Amino acid sequence: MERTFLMIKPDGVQRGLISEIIGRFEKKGFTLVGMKFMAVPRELAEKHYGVHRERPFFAGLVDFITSSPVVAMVWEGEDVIASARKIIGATKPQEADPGTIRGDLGLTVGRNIIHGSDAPDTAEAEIALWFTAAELVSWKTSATSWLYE
Ligand code: IDP
Ligand code: MG
Repeated sequence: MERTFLMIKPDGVQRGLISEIIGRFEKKGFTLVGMKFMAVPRELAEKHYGVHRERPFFAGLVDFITSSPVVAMVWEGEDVIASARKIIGATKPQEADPGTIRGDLGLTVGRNIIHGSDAPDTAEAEIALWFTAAELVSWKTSATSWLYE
């Protein structure tokens, strides 16, 4: 079973989209194993987006992520990393397919609602950056045999 890190960004929270977004992953069949509603310290935002440090949008991105609370989550399931990226849609909402979170709910790249880890190594690093082991709950949904062969 894979785990991935997802974060509803400040725009998703401010626009009242928390339940809409969580519902999509819940209905798909993925399992929530960690969640916290939090203000993001600047240092954490800078580390999380460290790969983009040299990009022109970096400062604005860190300002945005620290401007208002987020919902940080860890979700579990088969192929959840790639599958969640598909559910989220392309980085630019203008290019995201209808049916995806960004395609249905967003307009611009600077306000694209949600973050999702893009590969197994980044998922592992981001989960460790945002959560302690004690904040993650290993459990099995009773629907398991109705979700997996
Ligand atoms: P991703 O979130 O789909 O993985 P990345 O290319 O990793 O996209 O970029 C990380 C985040 O940086 C994006 O989700 C978006 O919030 C922000 N970002 C990326 N490109 C731009 C841009 O050109 N202008 C403003 N913000 C951007
Ligand atoms: Mg990315």
